[in-house]
Amino acid sequence: MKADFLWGGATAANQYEGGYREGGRGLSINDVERGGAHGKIRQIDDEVMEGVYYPSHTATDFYHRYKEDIALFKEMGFKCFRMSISWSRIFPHGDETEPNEDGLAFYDKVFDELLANDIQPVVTLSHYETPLYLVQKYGSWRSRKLVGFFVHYCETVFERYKDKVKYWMTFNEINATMASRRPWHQAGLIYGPEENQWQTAVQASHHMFLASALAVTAGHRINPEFQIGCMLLYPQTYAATCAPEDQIARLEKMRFTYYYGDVHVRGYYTNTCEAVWRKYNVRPEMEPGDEEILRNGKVDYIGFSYYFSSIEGKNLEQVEGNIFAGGKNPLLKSTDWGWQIDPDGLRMALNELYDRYQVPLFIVENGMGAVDEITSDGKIHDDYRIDYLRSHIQAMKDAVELDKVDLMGYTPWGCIDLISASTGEMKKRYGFIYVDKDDEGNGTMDRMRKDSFYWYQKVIRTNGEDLS
Ligand code: BGP
Repeated sequence: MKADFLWGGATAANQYEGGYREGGRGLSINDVERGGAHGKIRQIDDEVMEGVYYPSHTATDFYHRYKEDIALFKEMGFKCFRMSISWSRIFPHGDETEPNEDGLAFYDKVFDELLANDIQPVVTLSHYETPLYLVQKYGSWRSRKLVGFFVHYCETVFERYKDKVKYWMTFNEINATMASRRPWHQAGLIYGPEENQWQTAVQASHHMFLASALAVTAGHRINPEFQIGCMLLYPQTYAATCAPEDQIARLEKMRFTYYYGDVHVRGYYTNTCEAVWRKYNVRPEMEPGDEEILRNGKVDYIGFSYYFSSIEGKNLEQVEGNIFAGGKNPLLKSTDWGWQIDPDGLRMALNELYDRYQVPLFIVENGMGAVDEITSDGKIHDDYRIDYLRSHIQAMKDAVELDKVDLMGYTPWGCIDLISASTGEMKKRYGFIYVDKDDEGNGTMDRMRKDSFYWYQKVIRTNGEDLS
């Protein structure tokens, strides 16, 4: 791998930070999502209810333990650390003019600590973190007003951190807005019974595209050195059989992802987007000047998440996945949560994205949710996690070294245990670092190194040469 390859790990404020009412922070959409149960999507309340446990309120307490955690990341050898800013920590309602100074000061301390440890922050501006007030007052991204609020938030943090943060991403897994099981996370949307979901999804997406493009333009003005990416979930999909219609089914499913890549990277709605509009008989409402905004705000790179693959065709048994589920592939093994393990799918993803877009890529999420047990020797022997990561890093190396894909870095998801986005569980762990907390919120929050911690340390030290 190239000498400046960004090895690191990934988190997000909504699942990691906690401190949900501290330092003047306002409520965010995840603060009303209950803790979940195995395999169940989380219930969403209208407001915070008395006596109910909401995992994001304390999460795994980065808010108070950032120094300790950053020291552990440093010990592993991280070159970068992906995190997100909680929008409602900076603008508690989302529509204020003046930012919350306490919130800004918190991220100053975090970035200073990272830089003092030679770790580059990689910052997502919106990772499932729309302020709740914007949903209640404006209907979330249905409203064009959110474009202005988001851009104001971005300009505020760009100005403040312009000498501390170089790598940014606008919306996490933006393609989760359309045809996904969780438009709430991405866009703060719950569809009404009479609502045309497709029309709402394309309109909300249009507003987010404008917001992203204007943020990119502002960021480049504030610091031309900024690298600002989009972030896509890559739901790798194969045709179930060699029947041509299964191949078409695959094409149609992948269009929901390319729809977002195309506008972000090419700066306009392509034939792929038109095909989606035609199929669902919808179209975003645009204002004069919108096309120019999109053209001027193309992203510098594509960040993406990759976890699993599935198949498309007729009459298939369905399996789980985070945002998009899919058909069961009889040739693949699955995690305990039913996500099918497929490292070759990652090599394919890297090639498909690079062939199509020819911009640098960044794997900003990858990993395996698993139950970890502390054995009688007081350790966590997570060989399953090491096996998963080893095979995916090998696939990534093949894409870079053999297929010549331009890749900036690799940040496995949940490098320290945190709350699961889909199920709200704590038991579903991804980390190299264990956090003592359970599904009811009990535990000391103490940190502990798993076997994978030492393994990943060696991977980074040898720049990916030694995966043994
Ligand atoms: C992605 C999200 C992350 C993360 C990950 C794992 O969709 O960007 O926030 O949570 O999936 O999913 P889960 O936490 O549901 O296991």
